[in-house]
Amino acid sequence: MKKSEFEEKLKQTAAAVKDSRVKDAMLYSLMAGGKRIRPMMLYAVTEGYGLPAETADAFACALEMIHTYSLIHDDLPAMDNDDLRRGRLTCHKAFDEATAILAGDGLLTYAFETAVKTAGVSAEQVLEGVRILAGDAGPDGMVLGQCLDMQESVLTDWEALQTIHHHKTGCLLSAPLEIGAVLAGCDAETCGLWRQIGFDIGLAFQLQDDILDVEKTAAELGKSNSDERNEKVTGVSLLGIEKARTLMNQLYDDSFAKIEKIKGFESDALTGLLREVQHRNH
Ligand code: GRG
Repeated sequence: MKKSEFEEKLKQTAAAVKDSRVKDAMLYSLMAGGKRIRPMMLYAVTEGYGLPAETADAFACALEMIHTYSLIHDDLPAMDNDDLRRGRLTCHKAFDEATAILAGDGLLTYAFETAVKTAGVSAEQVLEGVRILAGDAGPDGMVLGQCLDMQESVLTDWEALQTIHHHKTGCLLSAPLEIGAVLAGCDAETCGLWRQIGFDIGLAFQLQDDILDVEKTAAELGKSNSDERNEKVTGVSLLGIEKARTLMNQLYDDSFAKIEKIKGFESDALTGLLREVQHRNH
């Protein structure tokens, strides 16, 4: 699946919503050109198991909608208070706070309305995919991670920071791998293995984000590098940049080795995608 093809599907899916100011805000943030890593990971898993791309379309759109909702809400004044995201004004700056809150709500709920339209697999598989997505996005997943991240007293050491990353970043990077395995009909053990690989990639991805935050300018990142401004404790501030980089590369490389060993899975598309992610510069 090419990123541009996916973006066309995403646009068409969101275009079906009734015209309104909230729809404009949803589309503004959704079509602002993120890396689309989560949907691309899902397509790479289903492709590696030989499924047609259409099987993954609905969950791919749903993942990107939930991710975009989280960014819109994270940028609000009550949370990170950022002005710049994906190279343009954040949703509440381009519209207003109330509309940005609604755009996030709209994307979160429309994601599930979209996901249940998955065709080509059993209803049980779709239901299991929805369960995973809701669990990873919700109060035991990303929402918990965001909540912990906002309570500074929680962050005592590297262990505590890993717990935050696991939920805030890891859950939504694990979901595409596990959902892909579910759509492909994998057994519970294999689905669990994919889930664990997703968490390792999530930690690597977050360490990389922290490294880029100190090494790149806001213009290069297309978003505010707010960690330093907000005096945030990060993997880089706790481990030092070289240790953080070594751990990040080790997590990626160990994940590639695990992926290549999974039976019945053609790994090239996924490892190729993840190697690009590993060497990204924004
Ligand atoms: C508001 C419930 C709620 C959660 C917010 C996503 C998030 C949780 C906060 C954003 C800040 C942050 C650093 C989160 C960690 C995950 C992460 C690195 C998100 C950025 O994802 P990318 O790099 O973004 O895939 P693009 O713009 O490329 O899609």
